[in-house]
Amino acid sequence: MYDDLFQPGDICVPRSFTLGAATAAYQVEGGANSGGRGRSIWDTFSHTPGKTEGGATGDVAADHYHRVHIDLDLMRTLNLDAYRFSISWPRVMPTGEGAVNPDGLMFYSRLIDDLLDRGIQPIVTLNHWDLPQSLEDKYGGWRGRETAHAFETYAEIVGAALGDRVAVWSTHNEPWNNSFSGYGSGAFAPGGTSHADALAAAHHLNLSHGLAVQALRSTITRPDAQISVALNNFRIEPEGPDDADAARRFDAIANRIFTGPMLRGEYPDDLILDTAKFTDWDFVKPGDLEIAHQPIDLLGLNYYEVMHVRANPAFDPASESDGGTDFPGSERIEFVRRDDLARTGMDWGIEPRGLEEHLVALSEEFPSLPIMVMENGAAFRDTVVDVDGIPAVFDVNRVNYLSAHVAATVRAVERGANVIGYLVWSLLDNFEWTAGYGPRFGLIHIDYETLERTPKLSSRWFAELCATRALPVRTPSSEKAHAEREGLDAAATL
Ligand code: GCO
Repeated sequence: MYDDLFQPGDICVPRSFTLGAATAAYQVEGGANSGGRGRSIWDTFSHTPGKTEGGATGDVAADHYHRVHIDLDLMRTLNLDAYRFSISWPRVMPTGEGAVNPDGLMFYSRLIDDLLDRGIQPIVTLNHWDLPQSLEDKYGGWRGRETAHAFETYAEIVGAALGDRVAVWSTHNEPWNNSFSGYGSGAFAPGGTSHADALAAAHHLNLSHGLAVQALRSTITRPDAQISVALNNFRIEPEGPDDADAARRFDAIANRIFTGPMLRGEYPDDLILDTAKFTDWDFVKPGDLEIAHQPIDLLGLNYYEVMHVRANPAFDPASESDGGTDFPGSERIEFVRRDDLARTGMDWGIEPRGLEEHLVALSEEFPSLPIMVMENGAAFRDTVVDVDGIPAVFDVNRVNYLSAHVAATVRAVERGANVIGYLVWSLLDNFEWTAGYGPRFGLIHIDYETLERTPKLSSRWFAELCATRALPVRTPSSEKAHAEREGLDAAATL
């Protein structure tokens, strides 16, 4: 379908670089009531009227659970080095603790074997937000310290079962969203609106990260396995010299609240001061920070855009709420929408420079820690066209986005950043949380009516990158075809 449209360009990634694609269980699996799976907080939340666009749920999603062999063969055509996926905790342990569901564990064990049979390395996330509902009911979810210990046991069980084959483990995906969007703003499951609860949840995620690292270290046997955490560590840029404190404040509450405990064994002093009105941090117990600060082998970075911040000129201290806003102290900060930037279908600014700068900065901040870009990608409204009876998606805008961000990653490496991989978000179009199924991030298009898969132009672009390790560029003959298609895609926004 997409033959002769690309040829290897001049920008190359090292042969040792890991190139792959990523998904998450609740966003792609479906099979919500199949194979002994228990309920998660996202099942509850998405089935609550008004919480997601159009009442969308992950009941079916892309039906990856039942169509995984189709997707595995598609991954092989993409020449992927690795596939990042998450394990649904309630699929493996329906109540989050106690009994293990053998069918759930077997699903992931077979997936890992099938990936390895295709020469694709498994990168496994233990927690991509779909906490077992039972733990929310019993302990208050991540607000409760007990959940951190339940997570440790879950990690032990999964590490023992799959740890002979998994190449890279991530304990958590974006603890920022898990805590602040989940327990503080009300935006994500379970829909909590207390900043004090969100701060406690953030701490228990830090604690559980350390407990899970220890559990994995004691159970995994693959000698070259690496343990990581995937953080949406934000690239933050103040608008002007008077906005430096706004940038500092956001960096403390969004970035250093996790890198501090996990990578330094401490909470930053400014964070404690900034949040004094919300909590006295009494949920931090002696020894917690030593546990959280376990050595890890790799830092996962999820990058989408630069956060341009400025101080809110109209901030009124009396207006500072205890919850229901994006994060504690969010009223003090404004995020600036840069009109000079091209934007994705979700109106996110397209700024590959930010990825380059952030990788260089993170590598300088943590020089002994290799970094893997574990998520980068863009949502666009993708149009399926019929080409001589064959469906196709000419997502030229996604090709341009991915090409620019892989090039930015290569530039960061050339500047000395210790970056060892880049994973596209996402392999498949999927459930974009509260936004439902409108935003499409996949290299592969999903028809949600028929569940038919259609590889997009970007999947061919990425397949050629993985095969040649050189960024593909358009062949001269394809310029006209692209121009025609680009006009089509450029007009389509979400
Ligand atoms: C996140 C999650 C993914 C999202 C992706 C696009 O970063 O929010 O890891 O689940 O779908 O980032 O928003």
